[in-house]
Amino acid sequence: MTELKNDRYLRALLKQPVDRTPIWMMRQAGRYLPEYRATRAQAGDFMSLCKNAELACEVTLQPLRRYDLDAAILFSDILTIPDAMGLGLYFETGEGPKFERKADSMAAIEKLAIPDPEDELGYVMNAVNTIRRELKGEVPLIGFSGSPWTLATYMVEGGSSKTFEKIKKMAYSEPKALHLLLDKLADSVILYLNAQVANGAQSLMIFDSWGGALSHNAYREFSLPYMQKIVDGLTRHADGRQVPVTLFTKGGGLWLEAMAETGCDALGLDWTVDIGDARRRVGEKVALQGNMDPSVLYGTPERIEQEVKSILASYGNGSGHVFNLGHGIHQHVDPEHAKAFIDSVVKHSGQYHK
Ligand code: 1CP
Repeated sequence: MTELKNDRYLRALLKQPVDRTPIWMMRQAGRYLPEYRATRAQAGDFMSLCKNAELACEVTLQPLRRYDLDAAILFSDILTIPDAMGLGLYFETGEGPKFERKADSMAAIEKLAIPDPEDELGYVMNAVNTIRRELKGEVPLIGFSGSPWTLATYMVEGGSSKTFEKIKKMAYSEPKALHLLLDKLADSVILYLNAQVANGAQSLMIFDSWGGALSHNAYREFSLPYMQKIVDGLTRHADGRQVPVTLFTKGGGLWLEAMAETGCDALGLDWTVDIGDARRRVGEKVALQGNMDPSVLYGTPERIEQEVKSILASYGNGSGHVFNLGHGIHQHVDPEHAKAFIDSVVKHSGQYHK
């Protein structure tokens, strides 16, 4: 295996000393970049781009050519698992993801099989292998999946939702069916993430993008235990290094202590919490990733720099912070503003690591 040239991201997740705060951006490969739009047009639709290892690798590397980023993230999607379970994922222009079939009854859920990551999801493993080879040890590769709860929202609703009406109805009227679905998803995610590690992923992130839609009690019944099951089932070492695991519940700011108890290495923070408060609350247990509001990137480079300085100061001295946005970068952000953001972190973070 090639020696990793820049391991600041992995070191920060494990709270080991670093020379400056590492940075990457959620959705760093995406529609705000003209070169992404060109490659996407070449591939045709979004899933064809995910299924073509060379093109998926190309879009993964595009942001790294422009910016001083400390990690690459596999170009794929969280919805590959429900697709591989047979639900038939498709994207309607401008409308987001949709499924041909739903998992909205006990009968439908009982029929779902756990996908073999090297077979139905073999295209993702090809992409992981190709990207890892082409990265040539420059920066680590992040593998990822959705959390069982977040994946289930798409599977029960049949696509994106704002109200989560169908899945909440299932949670309170047919909880056994929902628990069976979540359990099958946790098993699927464990196999899938371990296969990503076997194929070259050096760190793992679990996106619980819709955990924040749950009540305090429902989060502890329907989301957290299944992330706990995943954390317990993951391969934590590869290539002689630890494989750090980051949990991100968007809207989960009130539940950080409980999340830190799972044994994960880091928590992703959205922009609703103060990162310094979060650090005091979780103590030495976990590292923190985040947490600038992606909308700040609509501001001037000066405004962006000011926000970066404030987040760095709030976290304070020492390792354990991975700079990121609190959610994915917006489609209409000027790529030059993303550059101003990343450059500000590079410029101002060294002083916190003396
Ligand atoms: O038109 C296009 O080109 C498709 C837009 C797009 C992109 C660029 C989708 C469809 N997925 C992706 C890539 C993607 N998705 C990555 C790639 C790596 C990177 O970060 O650069 C990752 C990590 C994801 C993960 C993902 N997909 C999440 C979790 C993170 C988050 O943003 O909360 C979720 C919820 C999805 C579902 C999904 N896939 C695509 C869209 C537009 C959505 C969101 C739909 C919704 O709001 O419900």
